[in-house]
Amino acid sequence: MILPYLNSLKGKKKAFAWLIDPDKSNDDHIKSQLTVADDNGVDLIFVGGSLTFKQVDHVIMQIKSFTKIPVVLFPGSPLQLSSAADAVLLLSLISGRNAEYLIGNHVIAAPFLKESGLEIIPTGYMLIHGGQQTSVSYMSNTQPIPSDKPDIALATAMAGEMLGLKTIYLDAGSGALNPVPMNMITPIASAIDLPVIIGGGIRTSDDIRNAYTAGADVVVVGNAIENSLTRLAELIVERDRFNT
Ligand code: 1GP
Repeated sequence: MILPYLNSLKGKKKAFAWLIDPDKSNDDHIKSQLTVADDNGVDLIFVGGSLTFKQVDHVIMQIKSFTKIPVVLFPGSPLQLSSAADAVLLLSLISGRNAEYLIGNHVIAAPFLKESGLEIIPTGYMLIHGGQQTSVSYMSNTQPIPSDKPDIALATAMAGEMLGLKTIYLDAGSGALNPVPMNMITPIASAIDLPVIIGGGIRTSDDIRNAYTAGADVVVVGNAIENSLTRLAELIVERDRFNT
């Protein structure tokens, strides 16, 4: 079960999640990529993206055939659900005010999810401005929280916890110019009892160390590894420093 694992991390251990965008995954490379993930001890594989050109089922079954790393859906839409995964982040876009992303898509997905056997992880998903407009912001028709407004982010995360969500994901968006700032992560990580996931624009050792130091329990990296697989080892070593 993934949620008990996430809860066990809170404030004690750090985890590293590799985000695979199904549309960018390449059938010829996925096996060797996953060998690298296994060798480096990637904790979780997130699968999701903004669009859906490829069958998510196919990508997940492929991943599952090459590795035992748990696969967690991070769906951009109800078209990205698959019972072949282990769990799904049921994202409520609490930084936005678009009803479709707060409850509408959940209603569409609920009967499928009930049947799927997937572990459901209710997640307060918060977009933080990362220096440019991102696909999520455009596709969801919502505005991110300004990066210099940590108080708004904190109150949003607190409301998410009070509403019964089980984890908070702060995302600067895929390929963000600037990751979520430390002075936004720290107050949230200390004020709420939920595991905190941080992603978007994490490229360097400094970026990932900053996120963990500020209180991230899980850091998600997508683009940086997509662009250069060798970056994985450089980044994940920062997790190991915290965990020893
Ligand atoms: C985006 O948090 C993820 O939703 C990861 O972002 O691709 O920039 O690492 P990157």
